[in-house]
This record gives sequence, structure tokens and C-alpha cells, in this order.
Amino acid sequence: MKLVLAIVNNDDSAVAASSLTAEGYFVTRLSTTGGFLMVGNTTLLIGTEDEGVPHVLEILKEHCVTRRQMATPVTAFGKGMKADSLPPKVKVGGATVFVLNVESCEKL
Ligand code: 2BA
Repeated sequence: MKLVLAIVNNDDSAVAASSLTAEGYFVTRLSTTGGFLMVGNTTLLIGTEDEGVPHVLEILKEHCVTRRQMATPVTAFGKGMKADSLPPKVKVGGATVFVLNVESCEKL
């Protein structure tokens, strides 16, 4: 069994989660915050059998869009960066996905 952990844009998370659910996957949505931009994103947890992973990745790819997002002054100055040293925008997403081995999954 695997745990797919996918960090996605808030705007894509509802449609991605409902498409996964409609295809029979079990999904948990966590509200998370990116350490770089310091804005909200969503982390989806999807526990699935190994053979489900490629399909899960396909669904995420279909619904999670790459965006260019402003690096805000808060982001920069919190790190001691100067405004003129900033890239004006960074490329974010579609999804950052980690696939982890699961030792066991119990529903008690
Ligand atoms: P953030 O940390 O807010 O990062 C947003 C975007 O800023 C990243 O997009 C990347 O383009 C850029 N970025 C992040 N850290 C950077 C750094 N140290 N130097 C230069 N540019 C940097 P994505 O790579 O698509 O990541 C989107 C979100 O996924 C991240 O939001 C973070 O919440 C998560 N993430 C991405 N890679 C991760 C990793 N290796 N471990 C944990 N979380 C990760």
C-alpha cells in the first residue's frame, strides 16, 4: 500500500479531491502553508493500493494547474532579502507529490 501526499493549490483542491473520491479513492484534505511564499495551499493524503498510484497521479495532473505567483514582500523581507533581489514571480505547482510506502492501515 502507498500514501500519496500531494501539495496543491487551494483553487484546485476541491475539484481534485472530488474527482479522486468519485473514482473510489479515499482522500483527506489538510490546510497547509508553503514555507517560501507563506500562503495557504492544500495537502491531499490519499491511501491506495500500489496499482492505484498511476491513476491517482493522472487525476492530479488533470486538475492541478501550474501558476505563476508573486513572491510577496512579506516572503522576502522575512528572509532578509532585498526587494530588488527578488524574482517577481515564481512558478508554483500543479502538484508536488510524494509517494510513501505504508506499513499498515487499520480502521478501528
Ligand atoms: P512554497 O514553499 O510557498 O513554494 C512556492 C514556490 O516557490 C515553489 O513552487 C517554488 O517555485 C518556489 N520555491 C520554493 N522554495 C524555494 C526556494 N528555497 N528557493 C527558490 N524558490 C523556491 P513548487 O515547487 O511548485 O511548490 C509548491 C508548494 O509545494 C510549496 O510552497 C511547498 O508548500 C510545497 N513543496 C514543494 N516542494 C516541497 C518539498 N521538497 N518539501 C516540502 N514541501 C514542498
